Amino acid sequence: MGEKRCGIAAIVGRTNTGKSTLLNSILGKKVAIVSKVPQTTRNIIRGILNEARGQIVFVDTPGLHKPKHRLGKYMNILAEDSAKGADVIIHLVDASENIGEEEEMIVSYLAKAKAPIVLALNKIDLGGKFIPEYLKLWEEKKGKPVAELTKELTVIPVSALKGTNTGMLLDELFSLMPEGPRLYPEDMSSDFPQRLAYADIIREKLFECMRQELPHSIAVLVEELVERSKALTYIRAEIFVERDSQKGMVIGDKGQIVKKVGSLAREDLEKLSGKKVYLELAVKVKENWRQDEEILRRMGIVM
Ligand SMILES: Nc1nc2c(ncn2[C@@H]2O[C@H](COP(=O)(O)OP(=O)(O)OP(=O)(O)O)[C@@H](O)[C@H]2O)c(=O)[nH]1
Ligand SMILES: [Mg+2]
Repeated sequence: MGEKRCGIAAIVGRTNTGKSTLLNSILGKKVAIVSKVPQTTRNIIRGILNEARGQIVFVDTPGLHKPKHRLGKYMNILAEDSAKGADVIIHLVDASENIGEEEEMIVSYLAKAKAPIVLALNKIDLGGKFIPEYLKLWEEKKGKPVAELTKELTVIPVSALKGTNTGMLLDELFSLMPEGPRLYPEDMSSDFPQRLAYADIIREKLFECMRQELPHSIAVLVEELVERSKALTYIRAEIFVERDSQKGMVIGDKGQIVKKVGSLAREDLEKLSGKKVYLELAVKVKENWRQDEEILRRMGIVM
């Protein structure tokens, strides 16, 4: 038997294109949170796929966007850096939405990368109306037709949500990976720290239960994580908002929103940890947390 193929595939793209959905779909388990709100992913999340033919370390990244604050700036840096360290870059686009200024910026950046690019045209279950625009953009930036870019660019239409063509995508990725030893132990499927993963689950439920614009003003930190017994984990988390008025919105009338968030989160946390979870949530106002290096560090965004 030949050597195994092992390497890193960074999933890069505009916000909301389905990067985290693709990661979860390929791994067959939920490693990264997903929502319809842009800028859901704030950290670099590695998900590790182990197969007989080798290992691919998928790096899910925050969606590239025009940053408005320090958090956003760091999120972009994380995404760009992970593209630099990858053996293959998956440029994941939403083919049901037109290209825009951000996509221009991303393709300009990626066109200079040394690693081969797989342009994955996602959400084809919605029709793929804008596929030609994405191909045209890449051709413009590379100065060649796609058909002549075979070594540098492969194009695959996919649906991360339905799992369409993800097998074909995997075959392509394995074929592009270098031969060599595994980068992570075979039994490992993610290296995202437990506290951050737990905090993200709570954040996902806030996204689900809150109005569209508020989630960007929210941070969640797991302050305490105690294995009370073999069967019970105690988790205390704080939800930070930026203003007093937002605190009321998160708590809701008679505490109904935070209660709902708590019970949805507990369900997922119990599935993830395989234990009963006792979850305590507190909502606090912390003005300008998005500019606060200490909080960004505790969120795992600044090293
Ligand atoms: N119809 C359809 N929807 C999809 C597909 N993939 C993802 N979505 C939806 O697109 C939305 C965004 O998905 P995410 O996986 O959170 O996107 P993301 O690129 O990780 O977003 P950020 O982390 O904010 O950059 C969610 O509502 C997903 O359910 C797909 O193949 N088809
Ligand atoms: Mg994401």
